[in-house]
Amino acid sequence: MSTPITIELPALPWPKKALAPHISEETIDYHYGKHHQAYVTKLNGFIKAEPAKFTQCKTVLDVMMQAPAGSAVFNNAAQVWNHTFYWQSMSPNGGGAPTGAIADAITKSFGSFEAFKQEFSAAAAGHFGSGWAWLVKKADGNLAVVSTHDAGNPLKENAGKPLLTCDVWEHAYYVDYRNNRASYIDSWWKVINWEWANKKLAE
Ligand code: MN3
Repeated sequence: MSTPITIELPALPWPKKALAPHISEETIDYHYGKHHQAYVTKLNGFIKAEPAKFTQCKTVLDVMMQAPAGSAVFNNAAQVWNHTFYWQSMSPNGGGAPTGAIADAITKSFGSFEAFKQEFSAAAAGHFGSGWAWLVKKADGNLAVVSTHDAGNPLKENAGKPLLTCDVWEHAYYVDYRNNRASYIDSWWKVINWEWANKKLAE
């Protein structure tokens, strides 16, 4: 029997203090070092416990797509994938208005960057409970704002191809902003990684 995969915690794309003051080193320390790591550890536990179930899986994405939505395996696999995508959605060189192809696509789909920003912020701020706000590219080529609950992921829900995400679980902002999710979302816009969105859009 082939050995099942071991999921690794991917390295952060920048130093832990790089997003400060918008997102502190302490937040990243906990969010990446404790939360993201815990999802990886738990998922590896599930894979080790029932290796035969995972012989077809080569990546964490494979595990996420294979596991039944809402199952413990799905929740941990999706949280591993979602967090990896979230770190890439932010950059110390980010913020400001979009440039390149993503700027044109946003204008085409939402009318203007400001209209997109309002819709995305409203989805992120208004999301009830834990979850994620996403910018996705739909099958018809248009961009859309999607929110998912808990560990939900647009690929799993057939809601489009992720381009950017904002984590709206409390653990993403409580250290820096306590219960003020809106302030955290304002800060997320200051580090939004347009280069990543352009890369994903081109793929
Ligand atoms: Mn999180």
